[in-house]
Amino acid sequence: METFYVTTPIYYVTAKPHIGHAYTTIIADILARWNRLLGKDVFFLTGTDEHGTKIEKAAKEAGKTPKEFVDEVANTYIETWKALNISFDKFIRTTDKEHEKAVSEFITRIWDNKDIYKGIYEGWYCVPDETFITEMELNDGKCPECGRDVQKVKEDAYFFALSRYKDDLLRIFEEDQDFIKPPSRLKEIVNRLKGDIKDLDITRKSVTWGIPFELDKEQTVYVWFDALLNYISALGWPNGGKFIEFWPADVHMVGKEITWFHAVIWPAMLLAAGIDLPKTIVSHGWWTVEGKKMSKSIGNVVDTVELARKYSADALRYFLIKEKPIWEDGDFSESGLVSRINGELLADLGNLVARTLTLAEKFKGKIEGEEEIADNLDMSRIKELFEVYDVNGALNEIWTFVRSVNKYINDTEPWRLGGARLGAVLNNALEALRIISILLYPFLPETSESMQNQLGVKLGSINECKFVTFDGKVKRGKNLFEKIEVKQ
Ligand code: ME8
Repeated sequence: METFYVTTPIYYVTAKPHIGHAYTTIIADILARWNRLLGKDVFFLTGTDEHGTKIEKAAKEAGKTPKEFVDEVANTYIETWKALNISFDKFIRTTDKEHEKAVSEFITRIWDNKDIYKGIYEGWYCVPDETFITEMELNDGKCPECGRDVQKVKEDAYFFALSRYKDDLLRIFEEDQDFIKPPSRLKEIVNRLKGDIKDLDITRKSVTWGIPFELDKEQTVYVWFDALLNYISALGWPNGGKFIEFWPADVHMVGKEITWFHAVIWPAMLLAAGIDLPKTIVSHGWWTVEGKKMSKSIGNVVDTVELARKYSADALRYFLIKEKPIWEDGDFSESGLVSRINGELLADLGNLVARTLTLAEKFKGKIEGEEEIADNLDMSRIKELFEVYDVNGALNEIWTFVRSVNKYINDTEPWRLGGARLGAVLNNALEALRIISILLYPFLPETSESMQNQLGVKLGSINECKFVTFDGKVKRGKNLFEKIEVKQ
């Protein structure tokens, strides 16, 4: 059986999940569900990144031990993903014993290959934030978190010989132009890689909340080095059956700010250990909220669970995917969400289902006849868009079909028809709805299920997205969406 392995970043447990985290996770969920509909054996991984000084500090501020703190926030992530109907197969935590074991095993291997050496770490430290900051993370020479001055620090550390893999990586990027998507991000990475590449310090002496470094127990493993390994430790690397079955990953879905870690550092680590590289790194754009970067101090961090409760998980999923091209940045506003619910989910889809099913329930004749609108559906285009991970493009294409079915109903005016002609129009409309319910399953799982219940059909596979004679038992149920009243 063909397999499909998709991952999200593992999120820092410094704070609760917001719509940025939800966005990446929803895209991964859509890909997982789509590939299940294609009949593939899917493994969908998400989880939490739980080590490092930032987390130790957040725990202290909350008056908890690091362990108590990470357990609590990891649970919030799990609860949020449940509320958004995220169909992950595994939730990994970097404090899992199996993960910690795999990290130590990996380090021993690349040490044996002489890709780790001892040296002196010279970097930056933000005293009020109590965090180490690499040269790369500095923002105009200041702390990227709080914008304050940083201090230079010097201590013994171990290094990973990243620079050794520069030429290999450049060759790989040259040969496989699809390794990083979109192409503009590939270009940025290649340009940066052509510059001066330093080896990576992968341990810290003064950080205690981390995985002990196997070769020198006075040190702990740098949080990024630990975190990236989740993608294989989750499969039971080195010997786990799932590793053999699912690795290499088909896609690591990430936000654009961590592309370098996934497209350069991670592949270099894998090359050092002689492990195959993932097939694609997909790097999406960023969300702002009402024009601003989300931050606790501005107080504009949008709580996803609250939104999902207020409007439904499907409405939020729809908005986030429909609102902006996946590669670009976009802006979130609650009024934008409401206008897509009223103007699209309700006006295009909800009403279409309601009026078609009302007519079909009353009709006593035979539902059958020529397939007049089959050509409105461009399945090969939808498949192509999924192949390049363009979930926004795919949803737009599906929505064009939804609108074309509405137009068909408006043009044919079935409420004025009867007999065989009405039977034929209903067959077109009901078949269209059945197909739409399959196509929307990855995006709007609850809506899809409700459509199938009302149509009296089962969720089919992608192969069943073609017009035949409708074979369901129609029973109109609850409206798919209700109008949201907008206060002036
Ligand atoms: O970087 N818009 O974790 P993190 C869109 N632990 N996506 C956003 C976003 C926004 N405003 N904010 C966050 C880490 N994201 C590491 C990852 S992986 C081995 C280790 C999403 O909690 C996006 O996917 O800071 C981004 O890359 C990720 O959350 C960062 O999550």
